[in-house]
Amino acid sequence: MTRSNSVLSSFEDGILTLTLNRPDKLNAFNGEMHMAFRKGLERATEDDAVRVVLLTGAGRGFCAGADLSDRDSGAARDLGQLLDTTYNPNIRLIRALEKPVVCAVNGVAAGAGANIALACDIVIAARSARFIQAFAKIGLVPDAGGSWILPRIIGEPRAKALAMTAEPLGAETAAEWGLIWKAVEDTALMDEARTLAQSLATGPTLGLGMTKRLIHAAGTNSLEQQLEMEIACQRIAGFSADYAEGVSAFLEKRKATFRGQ
Ligand code: LHQ
Repeated sequence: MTRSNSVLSSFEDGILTLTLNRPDKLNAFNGEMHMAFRKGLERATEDDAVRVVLLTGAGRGFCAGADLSDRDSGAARDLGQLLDTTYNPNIRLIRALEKPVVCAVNGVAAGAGANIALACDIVIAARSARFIQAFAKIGLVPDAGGSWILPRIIGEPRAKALAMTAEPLGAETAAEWGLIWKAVEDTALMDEARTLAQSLATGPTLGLGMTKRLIHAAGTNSLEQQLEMEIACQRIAGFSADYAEGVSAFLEKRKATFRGQ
């Protein structure tokens, strides 16, 4: 386990676990935490041994967005510039990473904290967790990619209502709406998330990464473009060691051992 002041990072069996760690502020982001988070995401990008990222929060919250008591997030400064240099690079890293990012939302996820969770690939939340587009309460607009992802996954009517009212959305409703993968008992959250991460970390990483790329591209591609992209990706997947292993394992009626190549 390595320790920055605000993001714990541990690596085991292909899983890089990043734990947001400012529990007395419900893991709200300050400048140091943005940089520590970015370091973790950059490691995930560069290190082939990392096959999955598991993101969660320490204490009773997942993340309360920007630390409103921090002078960097306060009023009367250029918040556009702040987004440009802090949240946005990290959202881009999560989305561009060609490896699964699992998010275990252990408690309240508010403001940019909610939208960081939603930028991840598979989101599991504790039943008691809430998602809050808190921005309207303080006169801001949804950021950290929220205004982009919300209408895409839950449609304009629900996206607008959540963003304009800042009403908390419970984990079970979030799952019913398709905002997240599932809600589980609070006590089962970390076991479920780790089991999922373990299964993904022993999966065909190359293929999983291209699956993520394809699904992202589908948001803007035509069917024709998407069919072409599937050809290109399947061509690469078809020559991979993991495909050869997957087919052999099927024919030999044994469990495949994927190396992520
Ligand atoms: C906090 C925070 C927090 C500091 C709880 N900051 N201390 C914004 C600005 C700049 C740049 C660009 O991006 C952004 C994006 C954003 O994220 S804007 C949205 C910022 N976040 C919020 O507006 C959420 C503020 N927090 C809340 O509304 C509540 O704390 C929630 C609903 C998250 C949780 O409520 P409770 O469960 O009742 O907990 P609490 O309010 O009692 O909070 C516990 C402690 O955490 C408390 O400190 P204290 O010393 O009194 O125990 C809070 O002050 C602190 N805390 N959020 N964002």
